[in-house]
Formats: sequence, C-alpha cells, structure tokens
Amino acid sequence: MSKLKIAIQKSGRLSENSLRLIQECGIKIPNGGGKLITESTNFPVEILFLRDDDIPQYVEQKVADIGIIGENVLIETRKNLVVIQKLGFSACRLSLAVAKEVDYKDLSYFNGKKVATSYPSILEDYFQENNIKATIEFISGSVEIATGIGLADGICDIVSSGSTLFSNGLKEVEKVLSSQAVLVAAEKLDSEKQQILDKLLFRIRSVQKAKESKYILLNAPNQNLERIIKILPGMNSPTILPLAQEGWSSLHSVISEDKFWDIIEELKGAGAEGILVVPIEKMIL
Ligand code: PRT
Ligand code: ZN
Repeated sequence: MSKLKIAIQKSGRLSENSLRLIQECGIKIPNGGGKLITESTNFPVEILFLRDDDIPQYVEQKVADIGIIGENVLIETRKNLVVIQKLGFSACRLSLAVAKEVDYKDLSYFNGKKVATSYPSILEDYFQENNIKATIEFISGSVEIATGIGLADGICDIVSSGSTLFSNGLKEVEKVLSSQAVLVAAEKLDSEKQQILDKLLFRIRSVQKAKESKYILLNAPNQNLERIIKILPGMNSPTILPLAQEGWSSLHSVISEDKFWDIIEELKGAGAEGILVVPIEKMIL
C-alpha cells in the first residue's frame, strides 16, 4: 500500500506546531533522532523534514505529496500548488518598515527608494499594484539591519510581535500580506493517496473544530431552563439531567470559545450556577 508523504519544516517556527498537529490526529511518529525521513507506525504516512523554502519545490515535483508552509513562502515561490487547508498557526504578516525618525505619510514615500527584502516577488507585485517605482534589494537574512548599515531606505520583512523592528529602530508602515501556516498539495494525487489525504483532512478538521469549541456544564433551577437554553448557541439541543436536589437540573452543551465570554453574564443572570467550561479533544461532525 502506498504512503502519503508529508513535508514539514525540520527546525524553525513551523516545526513544533506541524508535528503537534500530526500527533493530535492520532498519527504516531517515532522519535526521529535527526533523521530526514520517518514513517508513522500506525497511519500510512511518511514525514520528510526539510527547510521550509524547499518544501514548495519538493511538493511541486512530487517528491512529497503534501507540505506545511507559511503562505508567505508559498506565494513568494510561485509554484503551482493548491492550499487544501489553512492551519491557523504561525500567524504573521509581511510588512514594510522604515526608520522610526522618517516622517512617513503614505506609500508614495517609497517612490525612487531602495527596499531590502527576502520576498522580492511579493514586494514587486505589491509595488506594481500600487504604482510605486522602487528598487528592490534582495537579501536572504537579517533584513532588519539593512537601513542601519545604509543598504536601503526601508525593509519588507515578516513581523509578528513587532519587537525585532522596534529594537532595530524601525517602524511598521504598511502591511503587504497576512500569513499563516497552510497545508499544500500539487494538483492531482493518485486515488490511493487521495484516500489517505481525505482521512487525514477529516482528522485535522476535527482537531481544529474541537479547539474552537468548549464543553459547558451548569446547574440551574428547572423553571429557568428554557431561558438558559435560549442563551446557549449549542451544536444541537443541550443534554439535561436531573440533579439529586429537587427542582434542579444539570445542563450540558457545546459552545464556541469566543462566544463564551459574551454569554457568561447572561447565564448567571438567568440563574445558572456551578458553571464548568472544559476543553474538547476531538469533535466529529
Ligand atoms: O531554516 P528554514 O529555512 O526552514 O527556516 P526559516 O528561518 O526560513 O523560517 P522560520 O522558522 O523563521 O519561519 C518559518 C515561517 O514561520 C515563516 O515563513 C512564517 O510563515 C512564519 N513566521 C511566523 C515567522 C514569524 N512568525 C517571525 N516572527 N517567520 C519569521 N519571523 C521572524 C522575522 O523574519 C523577523 O526576523 O521573526 C522576526 C520578527 O518577529 P517579531 O516577533 O520580533 O516581530
Ligand atoms: Zn526558510
């Protein structure tokens, strides 16, 4: 039986979350011990550990079937790949930045200027779309020092917390692109591999759905139950169990995490007590 080959970053900002996602899908990966390729012991996949910049090419050339990379790398490398699932982790943005003393008003500042970046293709498209004529200076790393050493008037680099820009005397002035980790594949997989991928995707989506949801348990007097049910935007109708205490029930439901804080006061106001909110490990829909 064939195996689906998954390329993930060997070491860097995507590695830990990529491996964790695979493990949360119940796929056991033996401790690699620095190996470049390893097989799962309980699911038909092989994991290839690579530099993130090489992953698009490996997937396009079918050395790997699917890969996990940042959208920034996917777009920059301009390979013919499809995004099959956004993964939500390693979120960041690609932004233009200038020295903090610069009196920056708008993008026209960059006309006639030199900008250093490791993302020349994305930046070229961005300047073209916005009618800016600037010179793009490609550098492969430590982009943030380019203005300080007089190589460029501005930079275009990945920003997450902003502290790298800050500590290099720079300020972020335009967001060029938002990025997160994505699962990519080449256009067509053979049917056996497609079946494995479908199974994997089903698991990934169950894990993601579970992360967005919480299981809620609460106690309430029976006469308030109807009101409480209306407040809870559950999956289906909630489970209601009688408590030993006469006239009281326990109510169980699933809610999305971001809604919880909005409705907690309403629930208390409607007489809910002993509210418990617990994480869900997997959610099968
Ligand atoms: O060795 P390899 O080539 O595999 O790794 P790499 O060094 O090229 O990439 P890596 O591990 O740094 O990043 C992998 C991916 O993580 C990137 O392609 C992005 O999609 C994503 N990501 C998320 C980030 C960041 N956050 C990030 N903060 N990539 C880089 N940074 C760097 C940025 O370049 C800058 O130097 O962190 C600094 C800015 O961070 P803040 O928090 O100070 O703003
Ligand atoms: Zn890289």
